Amino acid sequence: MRRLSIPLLFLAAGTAAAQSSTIKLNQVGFLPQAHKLAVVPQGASGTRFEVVGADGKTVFEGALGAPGRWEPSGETVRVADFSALAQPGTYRLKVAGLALSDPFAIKPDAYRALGDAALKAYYFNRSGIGIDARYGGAWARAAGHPDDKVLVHVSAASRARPQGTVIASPKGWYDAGDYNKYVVNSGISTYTLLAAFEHYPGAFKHDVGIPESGNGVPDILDEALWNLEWMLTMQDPNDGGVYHKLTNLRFDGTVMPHEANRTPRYVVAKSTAAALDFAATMAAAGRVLAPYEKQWPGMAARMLAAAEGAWRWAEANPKAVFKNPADVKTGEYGDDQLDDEFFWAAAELFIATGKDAYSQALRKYDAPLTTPSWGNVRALGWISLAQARERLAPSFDRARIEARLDGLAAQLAETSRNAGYRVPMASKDFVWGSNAMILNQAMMLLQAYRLNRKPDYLAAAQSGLDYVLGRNATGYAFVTGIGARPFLHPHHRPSMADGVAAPVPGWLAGGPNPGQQDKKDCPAPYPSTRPALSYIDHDCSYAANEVAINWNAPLVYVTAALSTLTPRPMDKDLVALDLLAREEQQLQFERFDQSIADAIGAKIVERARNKRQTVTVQIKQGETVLFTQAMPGASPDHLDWIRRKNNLVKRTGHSSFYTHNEVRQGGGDHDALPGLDMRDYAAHGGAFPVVVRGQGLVGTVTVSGLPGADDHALAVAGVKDYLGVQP
Ligand code: G3I
Ligand code: 9MR
Repeated sequence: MRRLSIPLLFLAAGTAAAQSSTIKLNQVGFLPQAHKLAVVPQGASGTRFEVVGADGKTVFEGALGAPGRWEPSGETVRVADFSALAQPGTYRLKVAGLALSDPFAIKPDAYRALGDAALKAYYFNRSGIGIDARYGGAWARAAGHPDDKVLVHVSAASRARPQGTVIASPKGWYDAGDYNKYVVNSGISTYTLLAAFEHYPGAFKHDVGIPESGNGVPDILDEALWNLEWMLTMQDPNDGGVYHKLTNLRFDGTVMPHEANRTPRYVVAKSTAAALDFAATMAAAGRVLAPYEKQWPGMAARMLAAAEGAWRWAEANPKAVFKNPADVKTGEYGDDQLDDEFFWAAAELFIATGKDAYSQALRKYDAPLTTPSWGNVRALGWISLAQARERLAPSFDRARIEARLDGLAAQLAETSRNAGYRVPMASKDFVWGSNAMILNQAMMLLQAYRLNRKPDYLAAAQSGLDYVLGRNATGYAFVTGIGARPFLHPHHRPSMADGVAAPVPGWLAGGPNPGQQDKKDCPAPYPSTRPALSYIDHDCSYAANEVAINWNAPLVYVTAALSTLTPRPMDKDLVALDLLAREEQQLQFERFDQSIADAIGAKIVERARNKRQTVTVQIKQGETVLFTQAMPGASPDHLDWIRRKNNLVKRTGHSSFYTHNEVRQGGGDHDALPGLDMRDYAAHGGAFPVVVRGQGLVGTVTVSGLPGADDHALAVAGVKDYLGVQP
């Protein structure tokens, strides 16, 4: 025994040494203007680093930072900062005394493949449907767990639905590496995807290849709906209560979904947490899906009604804490702290209805923020309140939104600044699912960044993504199929049982977890008990190497956010703001009336006709339309564009093209202005303010029908014609 342990010891030490002597960096890469760091271990000779291109030539050089300790891994490391390198390309980091780093890219769409894969992972985990080879490639599989006949468990029995009642509860996503479906965890997962879309719709304009692609709805919403439809079936229509989970009595074996034992599946006990997470998610979904009434008639209203029903049940049953009944051995998602669930549900319902009862509940359950997780959802309420802040009922104290979000972000940014690895994770954060913890931290940093644009917050959020893509103590990229050294063996039944060597792509590993709750089930030892090194890439490991829907969701969110919010070099279709401001100064009027509007309108129409352009023109003074003309062939939705562009001018005093440029130059998404309902506003060029000197904004000249920059140019040309200003 003793002799045998010697080589084993060497082996373990060897692995640790190999990890600790590699340069750690984001193996996918960076957007050109992003903050870019790498972590350099001890063993480097000298204090400088180089970045080399594919041809081996040095393109950038710099000094390593001072040595810094990182408590979670016990290492002392130096940081290489190459943020100033913005030239697109593929590079490696070079430090004397160490092996070259893994390659990484700098490019404008650096995260597109990652974001698509992270979203598509949900499709791969759909229950009750086969995965088609057209979308699933090598990971095509037969359908499993139709859940069209599910039994009401004794713990969930009621007079209307006694034990053994058969209900249908199809669709939804498998929770994780197992095949059960849990409402609590579905709530935060689905909400986070909906928030990613609500905040950054521009990141979801292209299809990722799921059966619904091309149906006129962004794929992320189709995917979310797959789970929302299941969640709706988990509500008992008789009383509004929501079953905690749909599950086998024990976990399925390591088999494909269609091979799982045909033992009955049950809906188990209604719980307060399930009702409130359901209420919050449905209220948010009703809001986000409302513009898709044509595709999903009645759905948004149905969701809001379901949400209010669940809230009423929770108010009547505020202490129904879930515990697994004795005969049920699957995931528990048990939580006895329910104030945060009340807060989140109240926030979403307040946004949806403005009702005073919800506003009171918000006050009652308010408390300082922490990073969200399945059992701690308070922050999700603040995320929604921040997004909706411009249209909240006046009873709500809006100043608190930034104060609360900034409070958490400031702490996280400070931890990040002082950490050897420059990440917001501290030792205490290495819980089961630690990789999601850091991505949720990044998501919270981004909430504050959206409100106050503190550059530190964006940098720390970038570090969160860098961490899961390789800048961590293990050196793994923690997303299947991504990066130079991805982990390979998730605790994920389809990946373990499908006979395909590569795991199902796009999944985030739970990550290092010193709890090591699976030690007894694992033949391979953990290499270390240090929080950040407590990880094995083995499929035995459900405590460090499982995948889960709530862990992938912040990956989708952060990828979309960084792709949108990272500043961009000025695009060629953008115009400097001072030029546009000068134009607005110059093109002001001494007076404004019907005859002036007629003259400008006629000029614009004449110019369009000469260029064979088809546009609609409208000129307003206050709410009065002085001139309107739709040229033959103009589309009826031009008028709606005009209405939305006009609303923006009324709100900002600037041309809609000015705001378009302002948002995009700040790295924002012009189709998702925080706080504004984009059904009523459009930040596209075409509406120009009519300002009378000494009086201010009195009206608008608006064109629709061409690309925004051209609509703007045409409106401006018409005004210049009238004022006699040289074009
Ligand atoms: O609440 C305590 C906290 O007070 C304490 O400070 C902390 C210290 O580690 O532990 C906290 O409890 C942890 C709990 O999660 C809440 O975070 C437990 O230790 C930890 O064992 C527990 O882990 C959960 C795990 O299920 C086991 O129940 C994970 O969060 C949860 O993500 C995971 O979820 C499973 C499902 O049950 C089944 N499907 C797969 C899924 C992912 O593994
Ligand atoms: O596979 C299960 C995983 O999805 C859960 O997260 C985990 C914790 O509840 O449990 C796993 O199942 C294990 C069970 O708990 C103990 N025996 C071994 C099972 C894994 O093969």
